[in-house]
Amino acid sequence: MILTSPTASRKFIITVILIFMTFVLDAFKCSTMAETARKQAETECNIHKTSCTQTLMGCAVTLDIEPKPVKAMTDLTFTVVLSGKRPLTNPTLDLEMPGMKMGPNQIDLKSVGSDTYEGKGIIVRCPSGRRTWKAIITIPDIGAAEFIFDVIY
Ligand SMILES: [Cu+2]
Repeated sequence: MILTSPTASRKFIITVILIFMTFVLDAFKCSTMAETARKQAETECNIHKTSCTQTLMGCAVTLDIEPKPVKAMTDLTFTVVLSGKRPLTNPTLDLEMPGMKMGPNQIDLKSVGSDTYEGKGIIVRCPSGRRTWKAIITIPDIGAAEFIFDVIY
């Protein structure tokens, strides 16, 4: 039978429990946000009515565009809220039309709170008459979330 110091083994067990709890709490935080994002996706998030959330590497990226409904050729405010991992530099927001080259359309995002970024811009009217746009939010060192919606003419 091997005898180890009871104090040392107790310290070891407490350390293991603390590390384990840290992981469990982190996983719980992210799974709650993932659940919120999933519910929104199920109901097909409508940017003309609410903000929209997507998960990226387990944490949430929320986009809101105002005023609503979101119209082309109108001054718009884009708000991005991040939960969980925080990037070292501001996220960027690019507007594209799926399958069409519309030229660069980047919204300059500025930090307006610990997790919130805001920028202003317009969505141009496409000469083809198409209305589908994709907002790509790139979070440095984390990834990019894409939000697709139809703008109103
Ligand atoms: Cu176009």
